[in-house]
Amino acid sequence: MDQSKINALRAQTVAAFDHLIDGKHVAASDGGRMNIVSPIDGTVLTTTAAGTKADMEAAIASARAAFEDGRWAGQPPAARKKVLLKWADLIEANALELAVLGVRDNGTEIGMALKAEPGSAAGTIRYYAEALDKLYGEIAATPSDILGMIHKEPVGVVGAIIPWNFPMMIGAWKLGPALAMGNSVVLKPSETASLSLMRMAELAHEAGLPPGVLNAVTGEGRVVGEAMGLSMDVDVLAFTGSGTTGRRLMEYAARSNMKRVYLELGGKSPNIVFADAPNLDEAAKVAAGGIFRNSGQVCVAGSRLLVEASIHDEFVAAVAKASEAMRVGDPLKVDTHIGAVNSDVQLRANLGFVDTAVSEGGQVITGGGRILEETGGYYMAPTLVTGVTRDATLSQKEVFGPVLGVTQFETEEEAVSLANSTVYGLAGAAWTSNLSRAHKMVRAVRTGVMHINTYGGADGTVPLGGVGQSGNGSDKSLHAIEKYVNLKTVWIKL
Ligand code: TXE
Repeated sequence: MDQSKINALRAQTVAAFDHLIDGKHVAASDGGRMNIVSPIDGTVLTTTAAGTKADMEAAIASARAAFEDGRWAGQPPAARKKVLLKWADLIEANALELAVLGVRDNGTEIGMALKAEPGSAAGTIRYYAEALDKLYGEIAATPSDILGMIHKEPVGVVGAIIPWNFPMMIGAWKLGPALAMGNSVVLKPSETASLSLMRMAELAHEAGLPPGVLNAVTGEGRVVGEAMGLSMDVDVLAFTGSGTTGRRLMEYAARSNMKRVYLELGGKSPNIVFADAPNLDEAAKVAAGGIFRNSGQVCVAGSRLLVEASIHDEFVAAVAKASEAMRVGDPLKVDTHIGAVNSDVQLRANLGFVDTAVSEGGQVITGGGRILEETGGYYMAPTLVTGVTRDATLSQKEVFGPVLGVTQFETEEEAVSLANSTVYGLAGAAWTSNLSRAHKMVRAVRTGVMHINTYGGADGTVPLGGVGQSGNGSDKSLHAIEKYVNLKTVWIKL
């Protein structure tokens, strides 16, 4: 990473963004604008259109028209593939510009942003582009006088509602498979991290995506997101965000056209460290990284550290040391390990969780407060809290900030019972040298992703999806395609 190039990009003023509908930039129907505040210093960076219900309806109508006339779905797979590959190339060619824009908007440290945002988004789009002409229908095992076939058809219009922690990466997880299969998509970025995703949508048009196939509408979730959820013309909702909004989307679907709703809702993922872990120093460093990167704003963050009692004190000291070695600060400096918390609201919520943890008997070992307040930005020290009980708020509620709660256990059974004691089930890890214990943990811990002797970093070849109240349906891998197709049975009498 070249600091001088980053500095030059951050010195540029950011132009105002409008919606992208039918391949054109469109202002809000009532002229409304939203201020975009940079978490780096709390200043207004630019504005976006504050979308209205009418704006969302126009975007959906355009996407529907594009789907019905076959301008994308009707193209040969090789033609769709070419456009998507070009889009991936453009994302890569503009990676630094996109990453810096995104960091100014959401505060993620640039090292991670560059890799996880344009880097991962381009990889995801390319993965599905390459897959789309290698997928086949099926012929069923029917009696000899029947030909039973199964076609995979695009569902129509997909509504993608995206959060603020990794807008491009998570956006691509929905856009890649949905567009590859011939659907039209209406994108609704988060209020507090829309800019890089809007720019990425513009690049899709530069790559040759026909107008109307990908529309993007900015604005408040309760306004434009609700209009999307209640639409009779959206066939699938693909969402990453909070459980509260996830519930609303299911209600909207029930109140409208019973559209399919896929939810990725975060978690309270257990990172379980046994005394026989192969390398406790390494485990401590990875545990700290597994919660504190991107200020803990990671859906799979290992936010509950479950430690075998015999190594508790030693291990907590090692995690504290690793946490204190992580430099928090300006996310656009290449040597920063942890950038800014996404918003003032989120920072205050994080601090509230620490207060609650202390009032419930937890001890703050390191961190615990806001730092660098003089910058005007939203920064929080990596925070380690011990003595967190099974039912404590810090064990049960997702913070989505740099706060790690530690709980001790005595036996493997107790570790499993603690691991499974929340409503969530997104990710988890176990650290052990014992092969059969490792496999037992994989089977016993109820999650969508289980790590052994590592944490995080799973790439696009494997699915990411939760169980329980962490959601349903998977992003990533070929399995994600299932969300964006309908199966059609053909039954032919020969
Ligand atoms: O999420 P919201 P917020 C969790 C995390 C965090 C909490 C709150 O615990 O602290 O959620 O974050 C759109 N109809 N995660 O408030 O509101 C909204 O505009 C339709 C976990 O930002 O769920 C945005 O685009 N859409 C997580 C998106 O939903 C609506 C990532 C997510 O915002 C809407 C983010 C409505 N009524 C937060 N209301 C993860 N799983 O990784 C809001 N939205």
